[in-house]
Amino acid sequence: MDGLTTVDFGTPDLPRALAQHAVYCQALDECGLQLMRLDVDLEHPDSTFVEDAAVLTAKAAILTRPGAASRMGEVASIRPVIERCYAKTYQVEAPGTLDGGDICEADSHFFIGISHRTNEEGARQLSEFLGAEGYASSTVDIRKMNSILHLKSGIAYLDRGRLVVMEELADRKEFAGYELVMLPAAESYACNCVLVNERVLLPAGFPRLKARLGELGYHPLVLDMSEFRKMDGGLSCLSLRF
Ligand code: CIR
Repeated sequence: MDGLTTVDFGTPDLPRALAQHAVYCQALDECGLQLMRLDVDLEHPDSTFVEDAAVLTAKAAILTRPGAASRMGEVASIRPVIERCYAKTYQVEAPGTLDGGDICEADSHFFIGISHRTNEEGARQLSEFLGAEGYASSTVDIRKMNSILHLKSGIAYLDRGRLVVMEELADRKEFAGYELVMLPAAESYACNCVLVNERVLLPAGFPRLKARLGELGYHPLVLDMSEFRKMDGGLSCLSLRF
């Protein structure tokens, strides 16, 4: 409730947020994932959005340096957990800043959003770390857009070269060569959806994406995200999946 937000949807209802979070965890569990839960971090009101503190790949983990001053301390509490899971970790260093929400993994290619949270130096360091692990990357500048906070607020990678993308980003040359599932402005929030094994988790209230996913052969799993949306949070931000 003391966290950062750019939208005017009111104050989150804590019991409802906790209930939505519990259903989210249950959904990941049903998708076959084994969950590790972090301790509550009351010093950092945005720390429920764990995705921003790290970028996880199959080969190594990258601890970030979040672009909002109030979120920088989140990395210290997540570090020991990541280091237990990964033999190899990298760290984004000053003056670089980077939020995990700006990083979209599309098989062995990573799109890195340059935003008001992730700066060019942060993107450069990440690209170097990824390159050392054999991954390709490219940047997508979203600094002139005021409709999204992070790159992944506007795109999600499904599989087989298929990207869900908001209309405003659909004609970017960076995405040429991908099959685009384009969502109109009214459904932009649903661009932050997540493929987990056979299921695609998406927020409630976006029938067009749900129907399209069904047509494409995916199994949509709808989750109420209303309380997290009030804090600019999407589905992907609530977990780190590896
Ligand atoms: C923030 O402004 O940092 C949080 N209130 C929301 C972060 C959402 N994270 C994400 O999209 N990866």
